[in-house]
Amino acid sequence: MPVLPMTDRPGPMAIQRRGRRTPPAELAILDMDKVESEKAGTVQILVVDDEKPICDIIQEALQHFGYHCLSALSGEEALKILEKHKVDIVITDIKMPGGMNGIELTTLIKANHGADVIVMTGFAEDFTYEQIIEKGASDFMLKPVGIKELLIRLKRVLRERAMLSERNRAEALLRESERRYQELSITDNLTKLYNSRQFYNQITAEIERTNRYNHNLTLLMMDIDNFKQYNDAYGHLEGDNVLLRFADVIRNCLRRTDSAYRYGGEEFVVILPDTDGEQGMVTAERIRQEFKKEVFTPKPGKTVRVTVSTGVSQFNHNEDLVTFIRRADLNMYRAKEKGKDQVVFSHETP
Ligand code: GH3
Ligand code: MG
Ligand code: MG
Repeated sequence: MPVLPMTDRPGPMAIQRRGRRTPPAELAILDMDKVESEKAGTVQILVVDDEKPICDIIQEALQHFGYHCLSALSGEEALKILEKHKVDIVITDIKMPGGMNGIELTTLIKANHGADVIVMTGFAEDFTYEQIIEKGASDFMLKPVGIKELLIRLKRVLRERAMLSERNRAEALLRESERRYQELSITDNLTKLYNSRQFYNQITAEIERTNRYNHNLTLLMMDIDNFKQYNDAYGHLEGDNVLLRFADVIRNCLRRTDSAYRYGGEEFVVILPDTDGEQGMVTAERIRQEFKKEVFTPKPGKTVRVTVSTGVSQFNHNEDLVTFIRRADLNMYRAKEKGKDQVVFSHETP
């Protein structure tokens, strides 16, 4: 059992190893600090010391100032408490015979829990301040610990903790808003498919990949049939609803590696990596048929079906982007000319 120095720095409010507890009357002179007690009420502290009287007196004093306080008589017990409770600050003794010491406890807390640690010891010579801080402790106190000093250190650690969590929160918000902005800049507002800007980014990357590895690459260019008529007959909002439902149909017909884009008003494109034109036709046909099944009710009692015409283009090794897209466009116009509601695929270059 280590012998703790009893009264190196005795004071009226020193927490001593044995002996009388600081009476509430003495603590009352610190009641100014209770101004902060509302904040204190949200803070949970865990006191760890192998000597129960020390745990008790610190616990009692901190509770007097409004803090929630738990105690443990060993590092092992402290870790069990930390598993179950959200603890903000751990105040731990260093020497706790028969088990882990406060430094080992600090290391484990910093590795596995979010709590800050204040270390107290009667043996200043065993560990230097630097060693203790290096292990992740936020502060260090010599026993016997004065309550006033403990409160001051505690508040400083809490203040730093609050500042850090505010900074982390602000950084997380910033990251989230950057992510949102990035997402918005490549997303179509109405359909939530990617927009044409992202289409050009993606198709450029896909072409590069296809040229390098000699994979297949196929593009679908889709245009809703007679959409102007639909808008004129039922209004723009009803037209928007058709675009939304078409986007859903596309999404449901694609594989994970395929991607869909709103290219313009009622024109959509789909990039199908590792896919040849024949396979692309199968996907385009599926989209055409699924979309035709959708029943719209643009006004009460009126049901309408809408169709789509699609041009399919398979990438020719080393051709340029414009030619690749124009072939898809050309095939889409052929589908229109042939009577709409169909898919056209040809290798012919415009
Ligand atoms: P086609 O069968 O030959 O493709 O004829 P179409 O009427 O579909 O094609 P056209 O290019 O003549 O008309 C396209 C219409 O799409 C005109 C435009 O008002 C409408 N449009 C474009 N963007 C939007 C949009 O965001 N919402 C709505 N509701 N309509 C849109
Ligand atoms: Mg059009
Ligand atoms: Mg159209």
